[in-house]
Amino acid sequence: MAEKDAKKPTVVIVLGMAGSGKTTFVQRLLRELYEDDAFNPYAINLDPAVKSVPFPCNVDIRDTVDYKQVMKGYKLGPNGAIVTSLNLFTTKFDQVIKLIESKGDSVSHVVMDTPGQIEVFTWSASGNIITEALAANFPTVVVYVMDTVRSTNPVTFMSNMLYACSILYKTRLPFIVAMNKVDVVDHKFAVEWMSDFEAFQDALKTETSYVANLAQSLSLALDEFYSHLRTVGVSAVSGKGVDAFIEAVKESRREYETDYKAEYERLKAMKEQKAKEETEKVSSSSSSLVHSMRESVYLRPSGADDFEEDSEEEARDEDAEEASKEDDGFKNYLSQHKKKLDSKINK
Ligand SMILES: Nc1nc2c(ncn2[C@@H]2O[C@H](COP(=O)(O)OP(=O)(O)O)[C@@H](O)[C@H]2O)c(=O)[nH]1
Ligand SMILES: [Mg+2]
Repeated sequence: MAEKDAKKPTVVIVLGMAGSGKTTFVQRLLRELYEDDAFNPYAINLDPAVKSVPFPCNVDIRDTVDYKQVMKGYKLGPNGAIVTSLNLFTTKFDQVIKLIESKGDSVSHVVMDTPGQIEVFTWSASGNIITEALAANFPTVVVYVMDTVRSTNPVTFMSNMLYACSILYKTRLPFIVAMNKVDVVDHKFAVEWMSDFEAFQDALKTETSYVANLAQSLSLALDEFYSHLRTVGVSAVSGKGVDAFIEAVKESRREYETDYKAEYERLKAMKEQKAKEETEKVSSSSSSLVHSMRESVYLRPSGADDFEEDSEEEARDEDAEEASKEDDGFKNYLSQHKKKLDSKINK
């Protein structure tokens, strides 16, 4: 591996069904990374409709595109406005790449939260452009957050795995399934269903024969997919399994270097040209609603009770106050956070 590449941050794209716990997981992962001196994460929020982002965020789509204005301006409903906001943001994504590059080797991970509804990112041109732009420039890993509690039914589990599989084939990137909410239900059953066909067959006994037969056939078809999958049981709420997850990210990064990088470099030139054309198409019709890119100011240097939500009023006050000093603010935040941790450890 070239030395230059060894210093690049690992990009972690977090996907998953609405309510699977993406945002909570990103919050937890960032917290664990901040707490380890070896790491320095960089956070991106791509959800334009979220009311407040519960983690210190370096780039926030909401600073660039006002989702409510997009709704009004284009006379769209909530879902259309989310898709359009993401499209508008994508027209500026080259600037996000430059911001990350400008951090040099000071950043270890770039963690990206995506819109609540999974298809906004996975089945849109902008989701493709963003994923490809990241993967062409940095070692990139896709994380599929699965709601383990909602997957205890074998048929629901199978639907979830089919979706994960479709994303794997679409992105062609190293892939981790984070089986979330293990504080409520242990993910052992899911691991068993993936490795032991008969156990899955047993679980299907209560289904009608048609559904059971279909699920069994699909399970056999997915065998190859399962065998290449990294799965980690995690709890975004309790933090359980997050260390193992960070280790899985490390392995996935190695996999990117050995198996994926060459392919992405070959495609890079082609993709850049395509992205440029798409971007020009969109930006010619939308410029008035897209503000210029800046790093986020939703940072709280005063050490508050980390990662929890501010009241809207507080957030607005801080917004005004912090607007011009992102870097200082961020450094302060980190040093305060570290001080607190140190004092906790010394106690
Ligand atoms: N028990 C439990 N609840 C969780 C966990 N992760 C997320 N949740 C809850 O699941 C709901 C959806 O989480 P959120 O992060 O907003 O999901 P998103 O739509 O995928 O971003 C919230 O009520 C969270 O508190 C977890 O590990 N355990
Ligand atoms: Mg979310």
